[in-house]
Amino acid sequence: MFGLGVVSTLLAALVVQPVTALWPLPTSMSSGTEALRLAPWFSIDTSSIPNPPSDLIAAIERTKTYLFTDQLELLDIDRGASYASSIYSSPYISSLSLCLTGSEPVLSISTEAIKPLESRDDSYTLSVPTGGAPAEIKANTTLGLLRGLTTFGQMWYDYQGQTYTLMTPLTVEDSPAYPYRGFMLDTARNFFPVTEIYRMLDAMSWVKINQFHWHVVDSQSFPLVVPGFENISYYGAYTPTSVYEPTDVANVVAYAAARGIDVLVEIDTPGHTSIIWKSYPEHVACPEYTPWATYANEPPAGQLRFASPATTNFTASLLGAVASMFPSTLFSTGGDELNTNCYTNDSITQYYLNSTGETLEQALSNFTVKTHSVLEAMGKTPVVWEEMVLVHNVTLSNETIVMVWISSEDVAAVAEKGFKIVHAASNYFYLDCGGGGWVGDNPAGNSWCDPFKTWQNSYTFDPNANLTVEQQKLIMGGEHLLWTEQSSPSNLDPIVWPRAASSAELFWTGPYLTNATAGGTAETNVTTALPRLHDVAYRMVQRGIMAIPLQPMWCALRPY
Ligand code: CP6
Repeated sequence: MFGLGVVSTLLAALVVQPVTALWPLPTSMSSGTEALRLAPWFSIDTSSIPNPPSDLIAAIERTKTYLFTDQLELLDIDRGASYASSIYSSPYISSLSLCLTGSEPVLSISTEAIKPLESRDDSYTLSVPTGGAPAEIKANTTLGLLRGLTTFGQMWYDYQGQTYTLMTPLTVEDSPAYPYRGFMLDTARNFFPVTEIYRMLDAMSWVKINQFHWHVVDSQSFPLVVPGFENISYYGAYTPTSVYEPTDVANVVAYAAARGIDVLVEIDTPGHTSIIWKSYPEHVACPEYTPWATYANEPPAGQLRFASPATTNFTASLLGAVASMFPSTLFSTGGDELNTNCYTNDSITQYYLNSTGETLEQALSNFTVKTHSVLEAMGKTPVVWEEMVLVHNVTLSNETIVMVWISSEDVAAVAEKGFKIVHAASNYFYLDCGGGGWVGDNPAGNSWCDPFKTWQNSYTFDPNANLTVEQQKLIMGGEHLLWTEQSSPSNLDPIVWPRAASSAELFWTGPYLTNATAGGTAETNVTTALPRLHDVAYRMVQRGIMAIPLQPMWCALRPY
């Protein structure tokens, strides 16, 4: 075994190895270097599937469009790479067949995508033989077929009018290492029209991200129009048109689901809620108090008066109304950065605490139990930020998913309590400010922060660090996050892409350490990932996403 390894390492250095830009790398695959041309009459065959769902047909149409419109070249070809001429004489491939292997009735991609987190089946196999025989994708579900189509769409390059691959014979057997592969967007600090969200969802689906965490409202604005609570957005949106109407939400949910993405909405409570004061002043303590820094982590101050039964009932019905707008089984109630100073001089809070004899922490726990019970009665699994467990120790159901953001070092303490976990550590996954990025203090005493962490930083994150083998099972996956204090549609694409693709591969293919020790064929490390990620960015630009380059084009010449 050792000897073979040495031989193949030497061979790898001598043999021309065209770069293959699959992303995320399949968990298991073998590929050759034979060329194949995509026939201009290429078609995708669904004849074995009775009544293929319309979202599968649409996914096929998108795949075909990209196959013929991506103008992505392996740049070394023009510099005389030895296989360039073989492309012209290579056989045409004229079809790809899709085959469902599951025994259940055929469900749409949209139905499969929004199933409970651990019941989704993304697995598929893909084979592309040499010589032009039909390629085939097999999967148990239409969701798996979508993942296979996405992989197939990444095999192709363009050379002087020919669409070709250099990867055959290719066999892929693929399924994700983690069920939760997310991206979070904050639409409250700055507003993002739904067209921006659609574009993000497209790019997310290309790297098999399956969870859109929509941090839709916060202290500064409330763009979500909630039936029965229209006054909150009427008084709380930045402008009358900077809103998400229920029809917009339904469209986003449908657009996402058709691309294999579930929408996890977050209504952050009881902190980060100042804006509700404008419509429901009776439910908000310390509204716009100064200096804000005494009462909140960001201006304006103001938090829900959770010790008040009326406020608890109001919040429970608000969350219930929002929950019925989103079909996902996940729902986030937030719970981060609560500032207890806000309640010290709040006479209404103090009145209720005195009359019940409860502490503020007990009142918070009661509030959480009551608001979560409304969601649980609707079949939803609550999601919270880590403070609810590590700072406030509120009563939560065992099923609750905890997002760890302050530091990845907090994961072990959450696992100790037995909760499921989503990695969202600021020191790895925040796309702008966040842990590890602070570079000093400004004259006002506030930290300035470095808005940029590299893709390598998140790519080399170890999801299992400091966890026992048993605790590792609690890890559901992770996500990149964009808070938008300093972002808007004008910089959305470049601040997100291609960096958010790094966690997409980490949580699909699995961490390097796991792959290495499990003896898998997927080798993920920053050196081999760079040229592939470069091509992800390059392909995204081809498809209308303003992704940033990772290196000079010169590096992509890859001389042999
Ligand atoms: N807003 C909300 C934020 C942040 C969080 N929650 C945040 C905190 C620290 C940094 C970046 C973002 N802006 N609602 C924390 C989960 Cl460095």
